[in-house]
Amino acid sequence: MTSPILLYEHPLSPYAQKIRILLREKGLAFEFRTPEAIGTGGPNPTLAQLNPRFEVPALQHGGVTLFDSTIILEYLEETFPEPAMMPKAPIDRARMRTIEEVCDTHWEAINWGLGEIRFFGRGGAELGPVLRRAAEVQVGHMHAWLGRLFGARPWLAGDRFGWGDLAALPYVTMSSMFGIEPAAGSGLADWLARGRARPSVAKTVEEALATIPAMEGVSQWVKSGLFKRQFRDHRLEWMIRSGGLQVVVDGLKNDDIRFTDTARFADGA
Ligand SMILES: N[C@@H](CCC(=O)N[C@@H](CS)C(=O)NCC(=O)O)C(=O)O
Repeated sequence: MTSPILLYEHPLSPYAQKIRILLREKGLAFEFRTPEAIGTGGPNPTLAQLNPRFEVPALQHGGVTLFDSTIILEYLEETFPEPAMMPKAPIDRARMRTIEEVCDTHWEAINWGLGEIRFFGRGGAELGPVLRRAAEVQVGHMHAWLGRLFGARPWLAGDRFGWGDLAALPYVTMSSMFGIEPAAGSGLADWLARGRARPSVAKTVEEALATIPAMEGVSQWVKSGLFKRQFRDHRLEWMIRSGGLQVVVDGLKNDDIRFTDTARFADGA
């Protein structure tokens, strides 16, 4: 009997969505849980046991706990090799890794910024629209980049749906959730429609969309000091380069943003 697979996550997290899609493509049964108070930056006994970065996703399987979506995907691919999500040819693997790297860093930061504006009210009435406009332009850049990667093949890094596709779909669909779509009739729009038609992706997107109504009230929690948002690496860079330095300054002053705390690695999480 195989050990149960337990995924700690949040349905809106694109990192967690990559894993959900892979698990579903492989037909693996799994349970998922959202740790209490995820994203608040406050004391969190569950996350303290799972990940010193206090982030989801984290995976428990066979007595081990892992964090970081790419590491988890690699572990699952190696543990459950069939059907393979990783393409065979070295050049396709390199392409797949490039797609994942760029989407996890630059594209994710733009979507995160859109969430800070829409759900957390960052920037207010004046700076908020400026940041939103910057994000729209930048998503256009990402659409252009991803669209150029299609050759004669229907999927991003191989003849079959695979890792390259599951690494990009969460980001493209998240931008769509914020109303920024690939150009109608483009190869990218066609790929997105075909990707979203797959049961693994359709279910994952449906679960993400179901959490949106609950997100609409969270800006109040930031104002009341309940939430300390994580402004890490590429996200922090996004906010500054898009014109939101004042958001960072205000966040530090109001103590409602946070960075990675290396003390948590020492604590032995
Ligand atoms: N590099 C990590 C990034 C994970 C990450 O940033 N997760 C976010 C959710 S999308 C998180 O849990 N943030 C904690 C917070 O917002 O407090 C991965 O690939 O898994």
